[in-house]
Amino acid sequence: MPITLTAFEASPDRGRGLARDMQVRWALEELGLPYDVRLVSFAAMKQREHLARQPFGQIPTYEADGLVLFESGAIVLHLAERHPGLLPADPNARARAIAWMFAAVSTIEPPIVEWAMARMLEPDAPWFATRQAMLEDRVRTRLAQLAARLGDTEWLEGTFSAADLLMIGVLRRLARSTMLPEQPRLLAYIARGEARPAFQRAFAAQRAVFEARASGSA
Ligand code: GTB
Repeated sequence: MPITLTAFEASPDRGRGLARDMQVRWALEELGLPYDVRLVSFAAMKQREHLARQPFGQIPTYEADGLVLFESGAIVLHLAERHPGLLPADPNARARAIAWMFAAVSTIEPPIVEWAMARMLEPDAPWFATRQAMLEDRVRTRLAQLAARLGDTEWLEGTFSAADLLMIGVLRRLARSTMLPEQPRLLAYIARGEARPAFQRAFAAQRAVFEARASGSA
């Protein structure tokens, strides 16, 4: 059975590859695994059929060989554990890479998402400026810590791994913020990830969904 993902039928990011199906697409491209995509509308995501795959009514989901998974980090970990190429072979290095995968989604991502959501949902609130400054402070702290740890190394754990894939996916949410340029090491790190042919194939595939819609052919 071919691998099937779900992704937004109409992504609010307008083809910028910021929705989390991008991380799963990127992992599949790195591993050379073919996949199909089922596009879902916001309404369909809240229907029983999709809720059976994703209890929170979100994308992405993954289906293959009788296994249905949700949570982009868990999907990437599943793929990386079953196919060589996205996790180091040495057990200790592998454990460290997995720790970085968790760091991406549970330490770095939450303040970034909170910052992004506040910008989207609360720009007219009387507390917006004060709260935004506080949220930016939190993001800046994490970015500085991450940049310090990355130092002059290319990737988080030896060669490119699922840890970098998730971390870069998270950092890309800040692409239009002024916070990333304050950390040139992180800018260069993201650029290294985005230069990978697998990233570019994944990006083009999700972009094609937006373009087909924009041109009225989907
Ligand atoms: N922890 C889950 C995972 O990693 O899989 C989170 C999944 C999630 O947040 N999915 C979002 C979703 O389905 C899409 S990726 N939202 C619809 C809903 O909740 O009703 C998050 C996202 C959305 C939009 C942008 N954007 O426009 O830039 C970026 C990221």
